[in-house]
Amino acid sequence: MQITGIELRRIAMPLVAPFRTSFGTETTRDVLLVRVVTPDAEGWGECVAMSEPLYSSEYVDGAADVMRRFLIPALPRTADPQAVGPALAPIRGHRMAKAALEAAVLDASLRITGESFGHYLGATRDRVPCGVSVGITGSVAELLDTVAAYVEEGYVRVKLKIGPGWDVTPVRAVRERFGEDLLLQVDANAAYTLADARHLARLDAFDLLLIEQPLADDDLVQHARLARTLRTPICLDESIESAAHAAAAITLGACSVVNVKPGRVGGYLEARRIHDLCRAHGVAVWCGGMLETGIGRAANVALAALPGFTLPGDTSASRRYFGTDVTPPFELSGGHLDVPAGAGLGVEPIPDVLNEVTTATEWIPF
Ligand code: NPQ
Ligand code: MG
Repeated sequence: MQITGIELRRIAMPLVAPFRTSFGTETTRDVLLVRVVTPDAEGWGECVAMSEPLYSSEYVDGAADVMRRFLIPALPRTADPQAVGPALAPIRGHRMAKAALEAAVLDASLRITGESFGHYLGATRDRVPCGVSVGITGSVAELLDTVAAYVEEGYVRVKLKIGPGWDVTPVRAVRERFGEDLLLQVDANAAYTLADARHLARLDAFDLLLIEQPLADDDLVQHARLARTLRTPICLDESIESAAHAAAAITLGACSVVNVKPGRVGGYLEARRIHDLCRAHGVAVWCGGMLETGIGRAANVALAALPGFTLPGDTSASRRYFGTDVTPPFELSGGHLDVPAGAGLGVEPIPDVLNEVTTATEWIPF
């Protein structure tokens, strides 16, 4: 199936509350959507880069630039999802931009064949348990209220964002208030160094499922050293940009859990390869989140339904982040989200809502 052209659409999605991490605070999600058009179907992809290069080196303007100047001209002429990765491989990096293009091509091709994302990827469940990521708050009291509301909504696992000055005290408070049965984990977004090892070992007292990305993204060896001094399992996020990185981290003993984010690793096909690799090594994986709209969320929920995703993901409901989603909202039911069963992503943007939040569109003919 020939590709007619590609639309790049920039949208601005106000967040229901500011989201603070160790690297900054976001109040609006600035998203680049990709629409691949063929004579028989359209496909959507969501680029998870942030406005600024704070989580990783990618950022939205950079992603749009590399797409229009280098990636889109290099795409195969036909909507063949398996051919996208190899065609884009000569261009270094820019995995979030590549992932969005591959996802849009995959969605278009699946809508033609009628197969769902979940079925194509190898999902073995029709619903997935959901966790929630809780930002840094102004006080412990505010954190406890925030966590209480999420637990009340049914989230089966809570992840607290931590950083120097916001770690042992809030974690202890949440553990004491909600008890030992709450599935609890933390995410440092690379805010510590190996010199903090003794301090981080204080978190061992709180029976955390894992500590996510305590050290810098390129500190694989230091993570391996830290792993030998902590009882809390180490999970890597920012460090793992490919299946090769995952293999290296496992071999080094740098982590015993992997957060899989399709954008960070260059697409859903590479994400599946990481799932397969980790599963073969007995390393648990879970699906991360990048404050996706319903487009990216639909694909993540499908991925999270693969058998190796044995821990609840950051696959929260739409309302965790947005008052109005661009698709019909993903809603929690008994702490789970349903995996869309329709062709492709199984969801589409609602035209009026999409137009309301659109700040720019660009049509790139093929
Ligand atoms: C993480 N996400 O696991 C990321 C990081 C993150 C759900 O904790 C705007 C856009 C703000 C993307 C903040 C979660 C963000 C963002 C944090 C991603 O590390
Ligand atoms: Mg993380």
